[in-house]
Amino acid sequence: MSPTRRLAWRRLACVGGAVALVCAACSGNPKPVRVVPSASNTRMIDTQGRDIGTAAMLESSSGGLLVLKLSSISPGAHGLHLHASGFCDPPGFLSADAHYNPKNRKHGTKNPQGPHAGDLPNIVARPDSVVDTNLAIPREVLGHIGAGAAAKSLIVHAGPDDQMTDPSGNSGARIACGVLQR
Ligand SMILES: [Cu+2]
Ligand SMILES: [Zn+2]
Repeated sequence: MSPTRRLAWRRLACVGGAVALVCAACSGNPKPVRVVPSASNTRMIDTQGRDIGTAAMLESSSGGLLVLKLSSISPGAHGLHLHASGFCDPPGFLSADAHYNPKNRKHGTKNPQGPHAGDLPNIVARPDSVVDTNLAIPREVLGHIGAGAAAKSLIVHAGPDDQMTDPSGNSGARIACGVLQR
C-alpha cells in the first residue's frame, strides 16, 4: 500500500468516535472494518412518528456494531430488541411483529429456554434523555438482517427488559422504532 493510500484509509477509519472505537478494538488485527452503505443508516421514530435519532450498523469480520443515538427517551433502562418484521407503523409499532425468533426459543438471556435471536441488552438513557451507545451484534444475527422482506425492526420499550419473562421481558410499550436493513 502506498503511503498516500495508507493515509487516506487512516482518515476514513477514524471519522467519528464509534469508528475510532472499532479501530481501537481491533488494533491487534489488521483486517479493515467495512462500513456498510448508507442504506443501513436507520432513522428512529417515536410513537408520534417524529424523528428521534439514528441507528447505524458497522460491520467487521467478527460481527456488527450497532451505533445508536437517540433523544427524547425517558432517563433510565429500556428494553431493546430486533423484531421480526421490518415495519414501524406508529403509534403502537405492532406491525414490527414479535421478537425475531427463528429457533422458536423463549424470551430472555436469563431464561433457560431462551433467548430469542432478537434479544439485545437494555440501553440506558441519560438524565438529559439521550441514548448514545454502541452494541455488539453477533455475526449470526447480522446475517439474518437483509433488505426488503428480510429487513428487521429495532424497537425500544418504555421500561427495562428483565431478560426472563416471555415474550418481551416485561418491558412495556413500544416507544421507538427503526427499520434495519443491509
Ligand atoms: Cu421489543
Ligand atoms: Zn425476546
